[in-house]
Amino acid sequence: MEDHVYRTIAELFGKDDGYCRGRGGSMHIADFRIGHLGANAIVGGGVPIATGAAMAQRYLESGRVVCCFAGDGAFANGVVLEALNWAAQAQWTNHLAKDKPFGLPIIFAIENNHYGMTHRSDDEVMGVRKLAQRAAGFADNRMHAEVVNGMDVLAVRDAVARAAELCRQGQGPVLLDIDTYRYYGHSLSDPCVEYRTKDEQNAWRAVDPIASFQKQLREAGWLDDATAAAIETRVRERNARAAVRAAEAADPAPEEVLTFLYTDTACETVPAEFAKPALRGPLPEIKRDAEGRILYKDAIREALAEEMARDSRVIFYGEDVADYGNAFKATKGLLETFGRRRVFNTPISEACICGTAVGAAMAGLRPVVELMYMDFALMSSDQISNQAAKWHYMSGAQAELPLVIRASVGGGKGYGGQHSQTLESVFAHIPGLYVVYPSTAYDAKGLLKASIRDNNPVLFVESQLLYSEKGVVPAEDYVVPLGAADIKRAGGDLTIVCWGPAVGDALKAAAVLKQENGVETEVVDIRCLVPFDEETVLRSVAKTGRCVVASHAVNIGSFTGEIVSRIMEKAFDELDAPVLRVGAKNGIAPQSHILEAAFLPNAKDIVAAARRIL
Ligand SMILES: Cc1ncc(C[n+]2csc(CCOP(=O)(O)OP(=O)(O)O)c2C)c(N)n1
Repeated sequence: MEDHVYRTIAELFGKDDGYCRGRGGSMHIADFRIGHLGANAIVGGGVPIATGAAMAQRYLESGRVVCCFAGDGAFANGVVLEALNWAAQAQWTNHLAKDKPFGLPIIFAIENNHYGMTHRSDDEVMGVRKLAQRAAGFADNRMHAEVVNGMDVLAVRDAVARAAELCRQGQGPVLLDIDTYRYYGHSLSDPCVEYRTKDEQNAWRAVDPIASFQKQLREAGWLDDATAAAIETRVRERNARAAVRAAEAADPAPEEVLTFLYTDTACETVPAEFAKPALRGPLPEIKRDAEGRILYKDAIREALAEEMARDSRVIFYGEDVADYGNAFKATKGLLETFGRRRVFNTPISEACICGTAVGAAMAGLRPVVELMYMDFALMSSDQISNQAAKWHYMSGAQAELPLVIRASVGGGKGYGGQHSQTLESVFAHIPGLYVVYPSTAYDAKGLLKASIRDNNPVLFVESQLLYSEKGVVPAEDYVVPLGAADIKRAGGDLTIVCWGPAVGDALKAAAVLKQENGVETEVVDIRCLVPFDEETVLRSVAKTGRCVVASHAVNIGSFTGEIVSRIMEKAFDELDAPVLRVGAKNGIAPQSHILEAAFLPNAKDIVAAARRIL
């Protein structure tokens, strides 16, 4: 306790000895050593993470139970309602899971103090009288749910013990609506006089749990005045000692501000207990043509299958990915090989798809999840950007998050504004996340395998335009390292820096420039936006002195601008002309094929940009 109190206070003071090395503070304090997966400053944001941790306990058959704390206010948040539905899914217990029918071992413990920041939950922003009623909407058995007297220590202990037992029997999830109160304001600036009365506060203080518990102990003859006073003194002195020590402890070194942003570890060797798990059948057959070529989407499938066969901690889930094999048949056959424990469909809950992956990764799995279209990443952007990307850093490197979020870009297929966006630049702007976008079948397999083995969270972007492109892909195991650009064509007159489907455009443009202008173009496929291989780009620009940067994203705010800026900062003296960029028009993808062709960039646009600077 001495150590715990010290490290807690040190974290509150932002000290290097704090649990999170001063990177987390009170709002993100965590102690992963003991299974504490962190406080969350996004109200409700921790609930899908806890749900994912419960999935991991179920999968690993650990016998452990997750207790997920959140406030009454949080239980109005979309992602929390998604998580309740997720936790109560029939597939955990019905015939689909007949090999291991077992409900998620999770207790949703609502710390119901009846207020959000200042709003009243009960008779202002909620339509139910008791939050426990929420549970009834999510499961045929109405979910095990109780209202608990949170001012009575023994009542809470009793309820949680019963809930944990239910979870261990496979009867989870359980929801506990624990009635309690906070005496103070939400924050120091809140005197809490505007929104509640003195009478109300006094009524709750009259049933204060510490005083009531002492009374119970005294009545039972287990506590006398002298012992109570001694305990109080001991605790006060310990806390004071810890506070003084924390105040005097060292601050983190300013030059280490970026330490812990990423981990440099990867899963090189699979621990024996997870290596080469038993399979239900052979790996999905992927036919190669005479030249050894397969489709880009089959390269994805092959990478997934190989990595799942390598390591039982790799599980794969997303919308319609199991029986149907995803909307593009890119994952067909994985269910048959790996079974439903490792390959399963999810509800249409993008935030939970990503959030549960965070929790599962924290709890020891290596999940790969799929977002059917990249546009839907915006539905889960909190879980991707505030949770997956940040927990390694915020926890002071206590937790690694080996997870992959695959997302496909629908642009170029006439799907209109909400199914066509090239959004990798948005996520490249969020430090803590790797962002990978392969342009060929070979790279797709090697980069996906590297992403699955890496211990950083990876957003893995795929293009539906490329799904049916063929390339030579070795059937053997290989990885393409993350953060290494690839020169797809060598040349000395002009550099085109690009990624994703723009690489194909650049290669076409290079052929035209050679044929019509005698220009030798170097096409640099960055393959990863993060980590970004600046060195290869700068080396090429130093050689050619001219550069076009191209992608399918709209130009405004695109990562192309970041690349141009780095070239200007670091290779200005090497340039013989301004660096130009090619991207989609600053608009919204239209449905009409005529309009979309005008919207998206193509090889002609790259040729035109190149000619301007040649
Ligand atoms: C997503 C999100 N919205 C709003 C806030 C600002 N905020 C911080 S705490 C809080 C109230 C939370 O109420 P509740 O869930 O009941 O928890 P309590 O603080 O009462 O324990 C609000 C609105 C936030 N941190 N995150």
